[in-house]
Order: sequence, then C-alpha cells, then structure tokens
Amino acid sequence: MNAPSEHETGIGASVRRKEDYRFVTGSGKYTDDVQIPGQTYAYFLRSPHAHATIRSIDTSAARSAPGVIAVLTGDDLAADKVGGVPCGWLITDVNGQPMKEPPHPALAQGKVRHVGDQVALIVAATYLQAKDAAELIEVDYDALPAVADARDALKSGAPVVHDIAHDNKCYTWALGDKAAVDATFARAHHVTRIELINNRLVPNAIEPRAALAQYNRGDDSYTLYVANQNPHVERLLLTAFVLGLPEHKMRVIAPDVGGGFGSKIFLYAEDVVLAWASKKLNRPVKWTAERSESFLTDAHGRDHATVAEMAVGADGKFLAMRVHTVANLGAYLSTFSTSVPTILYATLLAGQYSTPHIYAEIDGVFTNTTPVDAYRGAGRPEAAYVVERLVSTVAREMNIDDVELRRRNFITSFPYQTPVALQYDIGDFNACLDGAVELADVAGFPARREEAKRRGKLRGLGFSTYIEACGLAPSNIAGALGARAGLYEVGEIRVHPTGSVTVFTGSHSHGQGHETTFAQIVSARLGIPFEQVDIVHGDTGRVPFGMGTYGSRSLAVGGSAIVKALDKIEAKGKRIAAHLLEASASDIEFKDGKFTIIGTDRSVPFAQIALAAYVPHNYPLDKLEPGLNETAFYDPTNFTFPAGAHICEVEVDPETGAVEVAAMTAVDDFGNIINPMIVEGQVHGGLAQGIGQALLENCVYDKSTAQLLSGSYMDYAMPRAEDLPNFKVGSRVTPCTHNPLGAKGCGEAGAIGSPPAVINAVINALSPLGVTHLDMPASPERVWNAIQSARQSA
Ligand code: MCN
Repeated sequence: MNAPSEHETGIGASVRRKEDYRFVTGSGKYTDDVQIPGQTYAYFLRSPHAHATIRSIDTSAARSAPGVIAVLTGDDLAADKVGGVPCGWLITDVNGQPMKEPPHPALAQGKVRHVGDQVALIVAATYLQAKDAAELIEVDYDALPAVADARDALKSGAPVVHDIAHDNKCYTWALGDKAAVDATFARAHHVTRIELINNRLVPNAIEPRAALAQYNRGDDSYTLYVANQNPHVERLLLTAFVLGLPEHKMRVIAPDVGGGFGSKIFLYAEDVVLAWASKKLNRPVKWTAERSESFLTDAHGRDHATVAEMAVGADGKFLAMRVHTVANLGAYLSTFSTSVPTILYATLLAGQYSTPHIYAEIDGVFTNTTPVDAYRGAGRPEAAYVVERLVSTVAREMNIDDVELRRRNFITSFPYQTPVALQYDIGDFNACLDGAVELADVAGFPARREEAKRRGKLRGLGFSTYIEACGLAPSNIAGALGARAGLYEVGEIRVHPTGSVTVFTGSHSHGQGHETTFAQIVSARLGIPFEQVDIVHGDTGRVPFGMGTYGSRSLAVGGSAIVKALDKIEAKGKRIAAHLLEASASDIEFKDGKFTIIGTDRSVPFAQIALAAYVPHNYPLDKLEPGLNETAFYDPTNFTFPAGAHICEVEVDPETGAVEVAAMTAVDDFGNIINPMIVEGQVHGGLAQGIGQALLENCVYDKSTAQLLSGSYMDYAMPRAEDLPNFKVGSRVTPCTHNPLGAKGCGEAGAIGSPPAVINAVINALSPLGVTHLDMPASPERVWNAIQSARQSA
C-alpha cells in the first residue's frame, strides 16, 4: 500500500496516500485507542432542558454507586476557580462596542442553556459504571421558556439566554458603504430580492470527539490526548485562559483523528473538565462521545437567515448588493463562532463579480441551542449560497442566460480590490466556467430535458461560480480583525546523518493526506526518496509550534513554512558543499539532489552533505554548527482565493417530489497542485457534503421547547453513495501569486460551490411550473409542496 519508489513521487504526481496503510490495516491510533495504566472513565450528565434554573443537584447516591470514583459539578469547578471556556475571536459591534461575551462555565453553574449542556461529571472504573451512576443524580430543574430560532430570539419578549444582557444580540457587525449602496438601489433599473435559510448542519466526523487527560504529579504537568485539529491552540486556550498554567506544563497530543470538518478546531468544555479532574483525582480520565452526544454537543454549522438584494442595470450589470443576515450562535460562544458569520462570510459577498457597492449587516444571536461554529467552509458556503442564488434569480427575472449573466459581471483583471475588504490576487473565472460548461455538456441539456419530459420527469440545470478565501491568514490582518492568536505556521525539518528526514509541521492532518503531500514537497526538493521523509504533526511535545488546520490553510501556509525551512537547509548545505569542494558558497547550485560547482561536473549528493553536517572535523566548527536541522515560520501576506464553476443537473419526479442528482460537474482553480488524486478526493468529499446540505441534511429544533428533533441518524439524513452521481471534476490553474508553492486550498471547495448549484438546478427544473424559491434541504416533501402551491396559484 505504501507508494513504491519506482513510481513518480514528485510535485504533481498522484502518489497513493502513505498513511492509508495504517488506516486500512487497523493500525491507526486514535484517542480512544490510547491506554494509560490506572485510567478511569468519564460520563457527562447533560441537561434534558433547553433552558432551566438548577435549584439543586443531589449526587450522594451516585457517589456511592459501584465503581464510582468521583462526581463533580459546577460548584466544584467554581471552588477550584477554573475559568470559563473562552471565545477565540472578538467582534466589535457597529456602534464601536465590544461584542457581549457571556461566561461559559465548563460545568453548568446555576443555569443550563441548551439541551446537552454539561451538568455533572461522573468518573468511575468503567464507562458503564459511570453512565449507570449518572442516573442516580437528582437534579432539581426549574424549566424556563426557551428559544431556538435566531429570528425569534430577536423579538421583544423572547426568553433571554444570558443574564448579562437584556436581549439575545451578541453583536451587530457591518461591512461596506451603506450610503453608496442605498443610493445605487434608489436609481437601479431592476432590483432582485430573495430570502434564504442556510440550514443548520451537524458535522458528523466518523470518529466522535474523545479526550484522555493525565496529570503527572511528579512534575506538576498534564498530558492531554484529544481528537483535535489544532493542538497548540487547544493548549494555549486551556492553559493560559482557563487553568492559569504556564503552557509548557501541558502536552497536547492529537494522534490519528478520524475527520473533523471544522468541528474539532475548538476548545470544548469537556476538555477543560477532564484536564481539571485528572489533577483533582490524580488519575487519568478518559471520555469518548457517544453518537447521540455528538449530535447534541459538537458545534453545529451554518444556521443563517438572510435577506439579500441585488440592484441591476438594464444591461444586466450588477450595481450594488445589500445583505442582512441573522446568524444563530447557539447558547455559548464557541472558539471561532463569532468570526464565521462576519469575517469569513461578509468578506466573500462580492463572489466572482465586479459589483461596485456592497453592504452587509450581520446580527449574531444567542439561542438555547448547541453552539454554532465553523463547519467545512465556515461562512464561505453561506456567502456563496447567497450570491449564487441571487445571481441565478436575477438571470431568471431579467431573462438573461445564467452563463451569460455571470460572464458579463465577472472580475477579469487582477489584483482586484473588492468593496468588502478582500483583495483577490489572481484568478481566471471564465476559464473555469468554460471548462465546466464543456464538461457538463451544457449544449446537450435541452435534448436531455425533452427526453426527461417524455418520461414525465422535470430536468433542471443549475450554476454556481464561487470564490473562497483560504490559507487563513495574514496574522496582522487577523489580529486587527479580532483574532486572539497569530495565524502563521511553522515547519521544522530534521535531516538525519544518513540523509533521511523528519518534518515537524504545525498543520494537522485528519484525512487530508499531509503525510503524503508534504513528503512529496520535501523529497522533490532534496532529491531524496519519498519513503525517507516522515511527517510528524499533532503533538505539542514534538512540534515546535503551530496554528493547526482549518480554512484549507495547511498546504498554502504549513507547506510554505516547510519550503522556507528547505530554503535554509539548501543555504547551509551550500556552505558545507563549498567547504568540501573547496569552492565559494556563491558558486554552488543545488539541483536534482546534488550540490554542484556551477559550470563544472564537481558535485556532492545531498546524503553526503547530510553526513558531513554531522562530522564536525569536516569544516571549522566556529564557522558552521553541526547538523542540518532548520525551522521556519511562514506568515502569508494575503489569503489564497480558490475559485471555480460547479454545474448540477437534476431530475425531479413531480409525483413524489424526489430529486435525483443526475450529474455534478466541478472545475476548480486551486493554483499549483501537489497531488491531483488527493485534491480530487478532497473535491469529491466536499461535493458529497454540499449535496448532503442541499438535499438531505437538516438539524431541526422544536421552536418552542428548543429540543433537538434530529438527534440521531434516524432523523438526520446523511448522503449515501446512492444519493450521489459519479462526479465530473476538472481543473484550471492560476498559481497563487504570494506563496512559494503557488498553491491555493482545496479542502472546502466542494462544500462551498455545490449547494447553490444544486438548488439552482432544482428551481430550474420546477420553474416551468412557476416555482421560484426553495430552501435547503430540498426534501421530497418540500419539493412536492412547492409544486402543489405553484399549481394552485397558477
Ligand atoms: N493539496 C494539493 N494541492 C493543492 C491544494 C491542496 O495537493 N493546490 C493537498 C494538500 O497538500 C493536502 C490536501 O490537498 O494534502 C488538502 O489541503 P488544503 O486545501 O491545504 O486543506 P487542509 O489540509 O488545510 O485541510 C483542511 C480542509 C478543511 S478546512 C476541512 S473542514 C476539511 C478538509 O480539508 N476537513 C476534512 N478536508 C477533509 N478531509 C477529510 N478526509 N476529513 C476532514 O475532516
């Protein structure tokens, strides 16, 4: 299964993933696989109410249940002065005031605010003993009125989630020139207005969240194994913000992690409680979520309600765009929750278009629901959905062809400064659209539509030309926008005396294949076999520092840090080679794995330089230190801007409302590509998630009780293979202008571009009946109802 060395392994080669050997043979090591002598098991008693005052908690019976070691509550946490779970990103309100940042105790103190809120920790010798004992805990709740929908939460008289405030608004945030937008709308030839719901999603990684905390009494330190995408940030928040410890007193290890899709970037309340309990009990404490807990407590995604308008000229040119979004933040502020509907959403509302004026206003709102945070795409799918639904609605209302309208409004000259803060460095939107139109055989669509009609089916074609900002982010920009940590990345390369290499990266791989693609970069540059490069990630005890993986940043930022470290190795290698070859370092070039005196055939291979670096007598020690290890940080000067064109073709059965995705085409521009097969796999995964959101997935709360109604796979429909067609995937390349690899991110694109393409296709199919709007997911029931009401009003 390991890629054989005789195969091409350089940059651009479709090398098979070296980590897959471990995964398909069951040799992976996930958090739940870690066993520490003396470890105990944790179970969390969670609130059955969405909103309630806790009058009392009686833990006496549970404490004496078999196997129970301890039962701890919010009072114990408060007595030990353990801080609340912090938010990682501060937002400034439109009136210049900071957002409301209510406390988030890791175990409820006085009140519970969503179903699943943590009320008590039970630690026992076995997991089942802990779970059984939880049933013996008597909690006297005084149920309070609850609110689940963010728009309801803004109404006067709505239940207020946090006592620190009179209402549920966390912030109102705005971007763009409102006066210019309003003035343009006043004189527009045509105005299109749509109202959209971006449906709430549950992340559903295959591996549930898990953590195992160990306190080491000997040196007063902690080791935390945790299924996490971001171990250094987890450590920073947990030590500095919550436990009040110096960072070096905690080692966070995120071993193999079975998918995250954003939901494992955050510091969760469970991690805080486990770390604290491990010291209090002086025993390792392990917890692995059950699937029903994942539904209730993994941070959810999306949940926007938006009104969007486009002002258009008689020639179909976009003149101005106005957007108002109500974003559900849930009951507490999860680590990046505040940045998702603001910085990551509103800044993408220009899409691929040269709309001169844009104004967006966002209300971030507390409700009695699970916290909402980043989920594959994080803000950017929401933006693409608004823009692309709006554009296709303009096309229909003004009777302009979908492709033609997009072309008329595309940005064609770069760099391009959008009216919503971002500066796109490069792109070729026409090239991706041309490619997709050809691959999807758009020309043949009318014939396919006619043929479907003869079978009694409605066929539709939907377009989406999206852009996203990846490679998060320039630290200074992120800092100015409220981030509490820098967003650079680090790469350390250790060259061993035999010339093999270990790379320590601050990025984290939990399915994206970094062990393969990063090894491709290093082996190609140093001219050493692919098998001689190992990648280490996910351990604060081994990797010098890191900002983790999210926002499709690992290659563009983490990969670039590795390239910078390679630059340093090459520079030092030249000095060693110069000494060995008795030449000047400026006369040495490094190519094809050899250091050569330029213009001669006198050269030394990399492996010989590596050995020489460890043999101090070969060169003056006072001039050059032994070894060939280098570390570099990379902080990008801009985001990267992957973009593409997605075209979906659907067939709708008007009798049942069932939608079949007949074809899905994606032509994307990810800049230079390291491994086309891995990139295609990333696109496939994203498309599956995007189609899942558009047609199947929906996280539903009861409006008045705020109970989660879709809390299991019986009620929450994940896409399965039979729901998906064979994807048609293509690529166009405009290399990123500012990172050394010329690469842009690919990990989220599929989930960003596809939902609007799918819904535009369904509306296109139903438009002959007069249907003009549908919300996601376009379930058979929704589609059937839309057909019936269109027929009735016809
Ligand atoms: N790559 C490449 N050439 C490019 C771009 C990327 O060869 N031009 C390769 C990279 O080297 C890497 C992979 O493609 O092996 C993805 O790279 P990148 O786009 O940098 O994304 P990240 O590695 O930072 O992954 C994060 C991204 C996000 S934000 C989510 S959410 C997501 C995703 O990736 N979660 C995933 N893909 C996932 N895939 C799996 N299996 N599981 C998840 O949880």
